[in-house]
Parts: sequence; structure tokens; C-alpha cells
Amino acid sequence: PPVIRREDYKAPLWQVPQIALEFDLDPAATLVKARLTVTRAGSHDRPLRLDGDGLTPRAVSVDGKALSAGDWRMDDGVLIIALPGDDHVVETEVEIVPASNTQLMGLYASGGLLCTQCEPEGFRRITFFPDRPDVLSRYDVTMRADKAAYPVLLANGDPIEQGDLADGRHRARWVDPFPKPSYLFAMVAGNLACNADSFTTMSGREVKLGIWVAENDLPRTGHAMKALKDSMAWDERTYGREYDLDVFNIVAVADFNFGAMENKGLNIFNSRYVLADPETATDPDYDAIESVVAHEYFHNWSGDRVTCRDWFQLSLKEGFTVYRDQSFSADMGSPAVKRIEDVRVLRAAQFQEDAGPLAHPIRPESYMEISNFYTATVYNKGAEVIRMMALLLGPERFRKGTDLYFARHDGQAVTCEDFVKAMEDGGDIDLSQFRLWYSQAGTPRVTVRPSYDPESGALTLAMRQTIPATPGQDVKQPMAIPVKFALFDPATGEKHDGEEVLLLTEAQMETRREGFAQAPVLSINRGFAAPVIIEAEQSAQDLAFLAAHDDDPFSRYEAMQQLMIHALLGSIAGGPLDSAAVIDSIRGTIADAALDRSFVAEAVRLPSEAYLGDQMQVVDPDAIHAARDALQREIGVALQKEWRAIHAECARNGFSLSADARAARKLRGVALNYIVASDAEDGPALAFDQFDRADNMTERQAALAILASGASGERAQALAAFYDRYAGNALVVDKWFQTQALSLHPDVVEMVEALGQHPDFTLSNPNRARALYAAFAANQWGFNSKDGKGYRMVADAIIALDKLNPQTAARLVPPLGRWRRFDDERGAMMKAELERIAATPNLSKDVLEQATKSLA
Ligand code: B3K
Ligand code: ZN
Repeated sequence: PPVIRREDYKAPLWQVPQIALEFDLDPAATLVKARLTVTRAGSHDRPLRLDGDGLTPRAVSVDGKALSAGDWRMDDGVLIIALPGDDHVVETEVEIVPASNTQLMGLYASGGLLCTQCEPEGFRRITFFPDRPDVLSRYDVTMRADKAAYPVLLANGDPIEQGDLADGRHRARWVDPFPKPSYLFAMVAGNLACNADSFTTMSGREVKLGIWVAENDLPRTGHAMKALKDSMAWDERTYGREYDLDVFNIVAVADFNFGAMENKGLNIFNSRYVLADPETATDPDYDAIESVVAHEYFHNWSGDRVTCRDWFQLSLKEGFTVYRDQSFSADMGSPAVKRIEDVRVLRAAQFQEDAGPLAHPIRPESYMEISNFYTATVYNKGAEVIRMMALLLGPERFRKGTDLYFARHDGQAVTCEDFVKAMEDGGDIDLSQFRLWYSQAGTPRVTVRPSYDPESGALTLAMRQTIPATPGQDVKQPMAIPVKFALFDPATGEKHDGEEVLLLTEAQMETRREGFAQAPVLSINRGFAAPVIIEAEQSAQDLAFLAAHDDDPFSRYEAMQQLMIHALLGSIAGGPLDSAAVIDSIRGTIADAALDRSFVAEAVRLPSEAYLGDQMQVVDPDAIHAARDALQREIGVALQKEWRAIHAECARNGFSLSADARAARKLRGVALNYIVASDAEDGPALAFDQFDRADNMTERQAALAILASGASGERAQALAAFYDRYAGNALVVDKWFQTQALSLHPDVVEMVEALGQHPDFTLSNPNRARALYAAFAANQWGFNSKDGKGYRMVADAIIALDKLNPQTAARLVPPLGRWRRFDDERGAMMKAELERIAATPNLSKDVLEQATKSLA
């Protein structure tokens, strides 16, 4: 398959200011008629090229005259028509089969619904069109369908007309006044019920809001609706952005490749990011719904009104929109805990990606299949890059920059460079060197060496940055890295002179501060201001100090994590497990009544096995598991009384979604985990009791996960009870699969293998496929089992899934690409599986690209 390069970008030769679409909907055969008003862009004599994927033209006409076969031709799916003048009307007719669309791109069937997903290149599976984001058109859409099967017909924009037709069919017409690229086209037909509400915008316009779901899911839509209204108000307050259509609809579908999609005025969601009630959704599920609803809503400005010129600019809309949704969630809840969670995700997904064969800059240079670039790098590192700009500019100037960006580029398809330029012009700052964050891949390592001179009372900070080589980028230039730090007096626990942000711009830099009676303690990369790896070699004593005194919650959390990592790596390296400092810090943290319980829960939890692996030269999954297990047990034993007290205190009568109640549930789960880890005889019974008596999914699932990782008799009992209680609720059955796939049980490989044969398992639903195989591939201990069975099982799943749904299959490849991180035996087995995948006949380009790049 050809490689597409950023440097080869060429402006479109033809524009399509208008498109009228007519659909005669039927899952077995849908007729699509398109009427494109095309205009030649500039002076050239090139033909019109309309992308198509799997389409056969049934009729083609120009300016009302049917073309005969010689007047157009097909080239690798593309319909090519030579046109004499500069303005024409081109009409095409195709037939598509939504029922057999297993890729879930284009128009497909999900449950009883017909729905679309077009980003990035799905529209070409619906009709012939220049399917690229820099062709913006006004859409006029007419849908016709059987009224009994599809009583609701939705599309982008505003509803214009509707009415009944002969033969039990009916029709609806929707017109979207805002020109948009084809990837934002959407349409849904089905038997849907609506949670209807409204929002009055800052200029006093009333917007009708609708969340459309299956009738019996209606009671689970309240949280998403609240999130939508909160998002609309927040974007007005924070960015001055008002909604622009009279209706805003969200539809939940069960089969969806991604989280959700920001189609203009008609967002389509994976149902897991819409539906919630206390019985079936955990507190993290509630949070995820809030943030995904916000994310898609915010795209209306950062994505729809101002869109991307080409797919290399994906981070323009995604990095910025993730930054916006992260800020929103921080404002709605605890900023401290939100930052900790976001950094955890960044480190788990993006740092790993940046350190492996699939590393790429947030603005990639080339791709074979663009769907493979909806990555943690483009999204999450992209958001970190925007966050750094916001830090460097400060709130007022950042807002001036975004105001200028929206004003300057409204209605345009633009580049990351345009965004940075608006920040420079609006914020009055020079970002020349900062731009390297867009072009250089790899996580910078910043070494910070403090040295204190008792004679002069001065502290010198020597800083050095190195950026590791990544595929295609052997040599890197020094970046502009904001280093946010503070210095603490170890005697008083007070901060000297507040906190500072220093811009590290050279490979090496030194800075000096004076006036210290004794060596201060350094708190570095506060708030995780820069997405870098800090190498500071702090003593256990300094870490313990920071864990108790740092007033930056992220840094306080980080100090605890570092203490735990030191203890664990020391024991993995063959030393004794030095748990005393860890236990002391945890004791201090849980005794500190001033701390929010949600923060405490984060701070006292051990780092994941995978994150520990990231700290090692060669990952040793078995040693990591054993050491972490042992430390967990010691913490459980040493603080048994405390954990029991917390577990009892955090119990509540009656469910509430208040911050306090949620924090209590979270900490209660952590306490239960330590009690069970201590091997207390009644541990499993206590967990089963919590499982059984819970009036909410958060506590029930926490207990289930703890039991699933153990060998007690309660394990099987709880798993069976959970399944029986929720059989038929797909989202909860996903949890049942996922909890087992993630479990730290010695037989997890065999269990996952058996679950792959369970009657409820199917590869054709992406949520279900991920609940089993993506979860298992993230289970470091299980996936990397020494016999290689885990690798084989995931590779088998990739090969099987690729035939149905290449996009979702390709997302399972990266875990196998980590072969260089493991010992030679494991590495060889992983490579062999990648080779087997790459050699599979008729592989999609999605999986082919990921497998071949992972082998390189
Ligand atoms: N923009 C969509 C991306 C879906 C495309 C998946 N191939 C989701 C989002 O970021 O909002
Ligand atoms: Zn997005």
C-alpha cells in the first residue's frame, strides 16, 4: 500500500460547495443518490476525482445528462470524470449494504439502527466524493425508510421537512447551514426514544437538546444530559464559544470503533459513554461520560467550525480538544485528582508509544492508514503541548490566542502551524523553538542535579535534556521545556519564594538561587507541567519529606510513587524489600485529615505492574508481580487496623454522586484491596460481603476485581453471581469479561482462552472484543506469560478480527510491538507472532502497517 506524506500536500483541484443526498434506506440494499455542485479551483485541466471505497456507480450524470460508460472511468475505487467547464452539477447513484458492513465505517447496522461513522475516510464508503477534510460543503440530506422499523430519522443540521410516503415508508429532510468536510457527515435511522431538554445560550437562543437511545435505556441518560449542558455553559464561560444550531442531538449505538464522534449537530456515541445509573456504571464510568460528552461538544468549535486541512493536522483538533475536556473535568471536580489521572494515562499509553517502534510526532510525517494515527501521542501528548503553551502564555494571553485562532480561521480547514501562529500573535510570544514539540517524537529526559554550597548558602541546579532517537529521527534538537519547580526548607516544611517556571532551551543549563541556611528540598516538574521523564535521583529522605509536605498535589503523589518504585526496584534487583519508608508515608497520608480522600486513594495505591516495567531496562513481569505482591502484603499487614477502620468508615447508607461519597467509595476499594492482600483470613469474605451488599457498581466491581485476582472460593461465586445479575446488559457483561482479563491470577491465560469461547463473546462488537483482548494485552503479568501463550492468543485474535474490522484489529497490535523491552526469549516469541500476522494473506493495510512497523 502507498505511503502518504505530509510534505506532498496539494490543495484540492475541485471544490464542492453544495451536496444534496438522497437515501432510500434498507439494511440489505440502500440506494444513495448524490448531487454535487462542483467548481474548478484555480486554472488547471485536471479531471474531477471522486473517492470511493467498495462502490460501483450505477449511474453518473453531468448537468442533468447521463454519461455513457466512456465518459468516466474508475481507478482503484476513484471515479474520474473529465469536465469541460469550471462549474458543473455531477450526480451519481450507488447501492450499499449496511447489514454486511462489519468494519463499522460508512453506513452500517447496529442492533436495529442504521448509523454512520465517517471520520477519517468512511464517507467514501457511502458515496463518491472528494473525501478529504479541506473540501467543505453545505449538506442537504433526504432520508426515506420504513416507518415502523425506522420511526426516527436524524442527520446533521436542522430538520426541514418530514412526511409519510406510500408503502409504510416515510421521509425526513435535514439541512446543515454550516459548510463542513465529509468526515463530519452523519445520519441515523431507527426506533429511538429521546431524552429531550433545552439550553439557552449566552445570546439568549434556545437550543433543543436530544439524547436518543433504545426506549429502555432512557432512565440511564440523565448524567450525559447534565454533562452536555455543563459543557455548553463552560465553553461559553471559558472560551467565549456559543453553540450555533437550533438542535443538538446525541445518539448512542452499541457497535462503535471509537469512543464517540463529533458530527456537526449529531454526535454519535459508543453507548458506554452515554448510559449510566448507579446499578450498572462505576464512578470512573460517570467521569468518562462527562469527559467524552464534553470532548465531542467542544469539537463543535475546535474541529467543526475550524477543522483540519489534512489528516497530518489531526492533533490540531484532537490535542486542543483533549486539553479543553481535561480542563473542563478539572473544573467540574478535583483538579488535583484529574491531573493525576491524566498523567497516569499519558504515561501508560503515550510514553510507551513514544519509546517503541510506533513512535511518531504529534504531527506525523507519513502514514499508510490514517486510522492508525488516532493515538495517545496525537491526542494526549497533543493536549500536553497545548497545556504547555497555556502555561507559557498565562490565562489571559492564552485566551487572546484562542480568540484570535477562532476568529481568524472560522469556516476554514487549517494546520497546526496556524494554531501556533495565532498563539504567537494573540499571546505576543515567540514560539519558534517551541514548535519542535510538533515535529520531534520521543519523550524528553530531563536530568536535574541540585548541588548546595553550605559556605555561600547557594543552590545550583544543573539541568540537561536528551531526547531519545525514534524511528526516522536519529538526531534531535534541544526543545523548549518549561521546568516548574519549588524549593522547600526541610526544617520548617515551608516553600522558599513560591514556585518558578524556567524555560530549559539548551541541551544543558545551570541556574543558581541563594540564601539557604541548609540544603533545600527540590520539588520538580510540579503539576507535571512538561510531558518529560525527570531523572533527579532524590534520596528516600527527600521523597518522604515531599510526600508529607509538598503543596503541589501532583508532586506529592509523585513523591509517594517514587518511594514505592525505589522500594520495588530495589527488591527486584535482589536486595531486601525496604518497605518501611513506604509504609510510613502511607500511614502519614491516611492520617492527614486535611487531604481529600480521593487524593489519598490515588497516593497510597502502588504503581501498576506495567508502569514498574517501564522503569526497568529489561521488563521482568514475574519479578515485578512478585515484588509488588509482597509490598502490597506488607502494607496490608502493617496498616491492617487503619485499612479496616477506613473500610468501615467509608461505608455509606444510600447512594450519592457527591464528591465526598465518590471519594469514600474509591478509598474504600483501596482499603479492601490491602486487607485482602494482607492474607487476613476473613479478607475474601469481607470482599464478598461488599460485593453482595453494594447498592452501586463502583463498590461491587471493586470487590469483584479484588476477588478475581485471588484464589478464594468466593472468586467463582462472585463471578457467577455477577454474570447472572447482569446477563443481557451488554455494557456490564463487558465489565465481566474485562475484570477477568485484567485479573492477576496465575491461570489468567487459560481463563481468557476459555472466555473467548463463551457464548456471549463475539469479535464483531468492538467493546466486547476490547473487553477481552485489549484488557488482557494490558495485563503485563498474564500477557507476557513465559510460555508465549498470551502472545499467540492475541495474535490469533488480531488475525481473526482483521477479516471483520481492521481498525479495531490494528489497535491490538502495539502490545506485541514491545518485544525489545523484554528478555530474548519473550522478545523472540513476540516477534514470531508479529511475523505470522504480517505474513497472513489479504491482511488489511491497518494491521499490515502496525505489524511491519512493529517488527522494524
Ligand atoms: N474524532 C473522533 C475520531 C473517530 C475516528 C476513529 N477512526 C473521536 C474524537 O476524538 O472525538
Ligand atoms: Zn476528538
